[in-house]
Amino acid sequence: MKNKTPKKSQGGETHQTNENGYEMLTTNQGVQISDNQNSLKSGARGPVLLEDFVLREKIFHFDHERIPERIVHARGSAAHGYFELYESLSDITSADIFQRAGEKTPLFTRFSTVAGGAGSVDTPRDVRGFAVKFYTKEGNWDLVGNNIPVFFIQDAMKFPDLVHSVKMEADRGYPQAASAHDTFWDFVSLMPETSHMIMWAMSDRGIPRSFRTMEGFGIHTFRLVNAKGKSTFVKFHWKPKLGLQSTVWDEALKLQAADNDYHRRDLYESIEQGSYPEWELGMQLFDQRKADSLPFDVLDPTKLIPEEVVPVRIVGRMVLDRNPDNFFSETEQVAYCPANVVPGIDFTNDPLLQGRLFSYLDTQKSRLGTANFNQLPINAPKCPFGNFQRDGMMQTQVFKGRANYEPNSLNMANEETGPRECPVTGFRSFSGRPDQDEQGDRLRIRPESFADHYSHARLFYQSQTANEQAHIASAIVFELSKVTLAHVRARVLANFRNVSEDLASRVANGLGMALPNKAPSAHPVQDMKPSDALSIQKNMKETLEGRCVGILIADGSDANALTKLKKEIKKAGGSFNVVAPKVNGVVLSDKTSVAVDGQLAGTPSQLFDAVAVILTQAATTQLLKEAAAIQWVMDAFGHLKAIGYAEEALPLLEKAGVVKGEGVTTLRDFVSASMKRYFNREPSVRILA
Ligand code: HDE
Repeated sequence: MKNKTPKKSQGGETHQTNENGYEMLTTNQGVQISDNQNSLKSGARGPVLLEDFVLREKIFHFDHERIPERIVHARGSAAHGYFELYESLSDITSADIFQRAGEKTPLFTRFSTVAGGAGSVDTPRDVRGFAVKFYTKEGNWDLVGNNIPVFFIQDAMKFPDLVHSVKMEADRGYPQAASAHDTFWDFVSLMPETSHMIMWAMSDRGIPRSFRTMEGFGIHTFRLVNAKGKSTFVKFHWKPKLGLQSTVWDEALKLQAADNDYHRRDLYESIEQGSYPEWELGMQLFDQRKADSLPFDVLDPTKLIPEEVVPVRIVGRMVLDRNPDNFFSETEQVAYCPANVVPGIDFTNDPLLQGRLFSYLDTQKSRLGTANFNQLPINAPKCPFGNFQRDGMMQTQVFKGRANYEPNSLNMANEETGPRECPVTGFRSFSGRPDQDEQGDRLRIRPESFADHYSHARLFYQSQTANEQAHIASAIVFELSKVTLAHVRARVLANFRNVSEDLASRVANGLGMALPNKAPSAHPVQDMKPSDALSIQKNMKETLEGRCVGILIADGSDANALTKLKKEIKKAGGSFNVVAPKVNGVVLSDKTSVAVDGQLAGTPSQLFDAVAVILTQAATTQLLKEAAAIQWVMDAFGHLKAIGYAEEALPLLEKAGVVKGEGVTTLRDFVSASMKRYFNREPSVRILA
């Protein structure tokens, strides 16, 4: 970009302009570069000279551009934003971020898939990471959660095994970003504590429509501690403003081909367009008495507390309103850590959480190469900070004076003494009376209170709509159909019989297998009261906000109908993309030319939430011979989306097998129809398990 005025670079030094008014191109030593096109040779066709420090420096730096990717959650997308508190929580916590209603705290949020590498796709069936770094006035607080409120395992000891089993298989190097393979299901089948999370991962929660339509959860029970030292247990929730939305499995699979970056693009573009993704922060707050009254252990991360039992109190909102300037510097280098807490927020004895408190710092030293990664701008607190940690690779701070130890009496020699501890305001770990279990012998065992592995899985299954239950059963059929070890399939089914006989027999039927004997359960399975909050379909919003309509047109399409439709979509808060056989513009019925956002073959309908088809009779006749056009409407129908049509386009719909009815409407009724999916249609388009 042309830049006539000297501009500050990131390093802080002033860039001068060259003779043409552009920022000067220099080496890392600040030496101006005269030619960035050719290496230095001995003669025009001669060998390149070793003395070419400009070439050597450029290639050297390029050679080292990559850093190790995260061992899990490698593929992620992030944005800046703020948290705004609705009401003071000073009676519950002394955390500065929760003191003053209306106050905003800057933050950086990264969403991720878990299993795939950094270059994998956005829409596999997987858990999504949901990590928030709050830059509070009293230091950084990281709430490092997922879009599922429970976890696969109860003890950090099993995490490396879990991750090894789900990642690509060790000898063959595949499958990438997929849980549908032998080793994962082998591990699952041998670890019944995974049952609850498996239900979530196999439900539509595992294939979200976008980051901005997923919930987030802190999972573990944490503590809030007030100024008087009183502790309250808390489970954190993020509730998306747009409600919950997911894709259907066939759509998620096809999205992997249509757009690798479907979720990343959605996040980036919605922020660029000013429709800022937003979530409300909720807290389930409860005390020890409540915890003791529950039929499960609140320290067990494979359990959740139904919202009907402990309500979610909404305390503030998160708005993501700024894209990163640089993907690597920010999204890649950000280092979240559940151990980053501030005064007023503390841990519990959840054994999974305790293991995490070690892991993140450790892995980040390996990933970012130095113990000084906290000095990177994205990781540094925005409040003052200082201590006597010194040196190390890539130290960027230039410390003054001799005080690099404490205590010191350098003040008596009129020298700086450096920082001192804060006995009153500093972080103090919660020191409540440990209960009996914490004082016992040293044991490598699971507490008896963690033994119920099936009741919560059953609760989840029973809280779903009939359509969602069918999705879970079908997803498990799909996954197990990729498992080649028959004994693993049988063991999974034997476990599922404890979750739900209905589910187990649907899966067995879908696989064409006989039901194996029920696996013994270490604990009697309880029937809990179903919770509507666990279903996506019961928590969807009928809205066009955050949704995008694909409009298929071709030469001659009705200009009035198109203008009217665009206006109505905008008025309803939605957006649209115009799709046509030719990308360079379409001449409409009134001879005006309209810009096209996507070419038909490269812009399939799975990219949209609803579709409209505005074609002349002639264009329709032509497109009857175009598979991409037929597939476009066929998929929209199969993916349960609203379809709006101009009468002339009907033959295309008919050829695609689209049946008029709910959600398939003329353009007049289309916009109100486009605000939801038509799950009732599903039995007519696919045989679910
Ligand atoms: Fe993580 N996890 N995790 N995890 N996790 C990492 O840290 C780990 C767990 C989560 O966007 C790693 O910087 C252990 C639960 C997110 O940068 C690593 C255990 C939850 C992210 C690590 C867990 C999470 C990570 C890899 C079991 C939900 C991405 C790279 C004891 C509450 C953060 C890194 C980002 C990343 C360890 C279990 C969420 C290896 C040992 C439960 C969102 O340190």
